[in-house]
Amino acid sequence: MPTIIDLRSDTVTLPPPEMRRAMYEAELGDDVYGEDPTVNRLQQRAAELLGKEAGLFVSTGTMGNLMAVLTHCRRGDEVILGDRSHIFNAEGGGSAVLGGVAMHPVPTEPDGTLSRAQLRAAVRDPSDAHYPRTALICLENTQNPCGGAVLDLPYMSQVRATADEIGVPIHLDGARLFNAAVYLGLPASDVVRAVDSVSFCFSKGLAAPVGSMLCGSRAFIEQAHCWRKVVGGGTRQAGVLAAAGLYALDHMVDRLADDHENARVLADGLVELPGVRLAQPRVQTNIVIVDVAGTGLAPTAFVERLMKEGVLSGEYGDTLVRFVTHYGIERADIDRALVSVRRIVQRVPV
Ligand code: TLP
Repeated sequence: MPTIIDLRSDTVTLPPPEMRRAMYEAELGDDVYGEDPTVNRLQQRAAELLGKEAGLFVSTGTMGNLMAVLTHCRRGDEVILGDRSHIFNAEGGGSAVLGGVAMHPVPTEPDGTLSRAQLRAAVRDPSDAHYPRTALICLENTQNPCGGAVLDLPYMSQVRATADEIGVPIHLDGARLFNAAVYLGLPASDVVRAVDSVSFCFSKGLAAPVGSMLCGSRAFIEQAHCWRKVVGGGTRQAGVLAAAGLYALDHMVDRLADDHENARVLADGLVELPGVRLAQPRVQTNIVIVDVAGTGLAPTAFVERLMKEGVLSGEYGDTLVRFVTHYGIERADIDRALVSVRRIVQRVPV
């Protein structure tokens, strides 16, 4: 049986041996006392890298986004965000559960942006007592359901200008921030210059087993730190995980370009197959979403048949299937995956 090619998500990455060694050897302390030197180093390093005053190590991207919304907003406030954003769709409504914060979704454009007109139209009139207070704009870069779409700097500056007109801060869900930075060929600090706070994940393309980072002003991070305690996220010798994050920042960022190249090769091969259509404007980073309606296979059947061929993909809505490239997936795996997809769309019995 050949090895499984797992293209369900970049969350399935396993830590490289050197990363595991760094974790094993990490210098540790109790982070609730602020005494874990490795966590402290990672928080400082991440803040410097992103050009923000401070950082807070959190368990997951979901936790980072939740801490951000709770810190920026009070009960009854409203957040403007994309209707296809992870915060709106896939984080269990945590901001409402814990903070009494409402979400005001606006259409996410196919390129991952939220239009200026839609943002402005979503703003509540503060003089009318009927309305919640508009308190925050959230963006997502790269935008996952738009196929890892990258928000560029001119767009980010434009949203900054809109946010300033409205008088609200911006939080960026940068779960795959470094994919965006590598695509744009820019330091991550440039990509996040226009936003007030940003969270990014170590446990996706950067291949760490656990961990995300929230960055922002010192006052913002102090308050987020209190919220982290509320959700039980004050961990002790967390340096064992932070060491993986430090390794990731040093060694795993530049190689994201390989994932992007593999995604392009995969997409080029997929769209040549009968009945398969790209469901995103272009492939910029490591996510490829295809519409398989033309193959006559429902996504469930498509994914199941492909699984029997040893290739894992993800069902992604009515007619869509998602493939994500990542550390551990080589060009030869992409070639093999394409052979398998060809077999299933041509109904070769498995
Ligand atoms: N994304 C996962 C799934 O939850 C869909 C994936 O496989 O893509 N923001 C964005 C943009 C994300 O894509 C994700 C996870 C998160 C936040 C949450 O990160 P975690 O899983 O660490 O809570």
